[in-house]
Amino acid sequence: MTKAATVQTANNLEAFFMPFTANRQFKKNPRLLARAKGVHYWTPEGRRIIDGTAGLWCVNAGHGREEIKEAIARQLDEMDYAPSFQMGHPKSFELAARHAAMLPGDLDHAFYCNSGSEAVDSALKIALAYQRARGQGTRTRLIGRERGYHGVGFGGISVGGMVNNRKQWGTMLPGVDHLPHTHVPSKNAFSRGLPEHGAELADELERIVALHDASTIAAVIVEPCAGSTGYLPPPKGYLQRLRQICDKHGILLIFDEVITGFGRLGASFAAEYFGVIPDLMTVAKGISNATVPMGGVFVRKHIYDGLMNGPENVIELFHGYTYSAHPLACAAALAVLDIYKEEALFQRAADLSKYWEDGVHSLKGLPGVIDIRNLGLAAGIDMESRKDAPGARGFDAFIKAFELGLMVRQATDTIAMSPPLVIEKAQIDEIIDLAGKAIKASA
Ligand code: PXG
Ligand code: PLP
Repeated sequence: MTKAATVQTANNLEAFFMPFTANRQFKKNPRLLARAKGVHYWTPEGRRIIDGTAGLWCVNAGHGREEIKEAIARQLDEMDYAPSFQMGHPKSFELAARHAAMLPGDLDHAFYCNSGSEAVDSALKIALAYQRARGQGTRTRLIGRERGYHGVGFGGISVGGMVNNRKQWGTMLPGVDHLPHTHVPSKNAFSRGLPEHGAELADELERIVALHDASTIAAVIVEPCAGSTGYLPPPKGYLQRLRQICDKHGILLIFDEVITGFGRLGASFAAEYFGVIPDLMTVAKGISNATVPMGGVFVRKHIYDGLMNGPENVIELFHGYTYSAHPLACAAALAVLDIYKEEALFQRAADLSKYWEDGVHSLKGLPGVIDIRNLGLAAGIDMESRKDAPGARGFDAFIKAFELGLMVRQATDTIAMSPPLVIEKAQIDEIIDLAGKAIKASA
């Protein structure tokens, strides 16, 4: 057979090199999604799956929103693409102004890109550029946190703290250090909302400063509520303390709000929820309801102003993407903001969060469930690992849930759930029922 004939065979799954997937296992026994509407997916055979994860924590307003579809179609008719390097198009400015208006504090400026990973690398670069612009060019170190996920760029994996995302890639960025993670199950297991213990883990930043000196540290990046690693809400007072220590030492604080942004916690952003304003914030996912890829970095006034120096004809930040502020992404993001506002979806998430909390904590007592965490409309459920087989039980629970008609995320032996913010109480009941069955079946 010719190459074309082999590769193009109907139903040949070989060609697609799937991301973050056990390719060979998947291709032997594929799980396909063919259609989506509201809080449901359908498989090609027409089996209905309730979306317990808002896609990958991103379809906050639910699937198949007509308003977004129409906005994208209108934009496509009007203008498919325009560069944002030394040119501009109206919707990018409108979107930035609307984001600035909804952001807490003086997070007044928006840089756009196409994913959370790009947002993180952009934020790290802006932080370094800002330190240099204010005459602090020796501040080149970046501090992340164990168990953090900041996407897959070299910057993001360097400050990230999940070993499988790091170990294949050598030394990554030099000069990076990590805070300890905040998962303390011996004291905090089955916490409802914010755990009581662990604020003092923020003081580890003082140790890092004592080791390297503040004059070498540019920025600290953390997820206000760690997502990918199995959902770890911060201990009470932790983020406030981190903010204080950063201020004391002239270190920039970056909140990676790719998951927490746009309503997940029942507030616009975690910064608003916690009353802690970072110097820079990264977002993606819910920014466009995942219809057109988009990410962003929101920066405070002093960061933007600090970079607006030198001759006016010189580019201030030699950084950007061909698709920064892509017109289709901007059109989608504007339509999404209208939906969030008109349907008061952030408030809706806040109103539902107690019901959600009671639901997920009702799974306590199932075989091998060793911790349950929740905040806003998301939760993580830890199951005891099988002897010598970390992740095996989690994978079984994930498969079982899919067979039962529920989509969850698996991180080793943790099940994470984060439904669309349009979820109804009866649908939460269904998610909890199916998750419970999947956990039991995997025991
Ligand atoms: N930062 C954070 C905090 C994230 O959660 C990224 C950056 C990267 O975004 P992109 O758009 O480049 O993927 C993320 C992404 C999971 C899961 O199962 C989480 C993410 C992506 C895929 C799966 O928890 N988060
Ligand atoms: N590689 C090459 C050869 C390019 O010309 C460009 C952009 O012009 C890129 C990579 C970066 O692509 P993007 O701007 O879409 O990130």
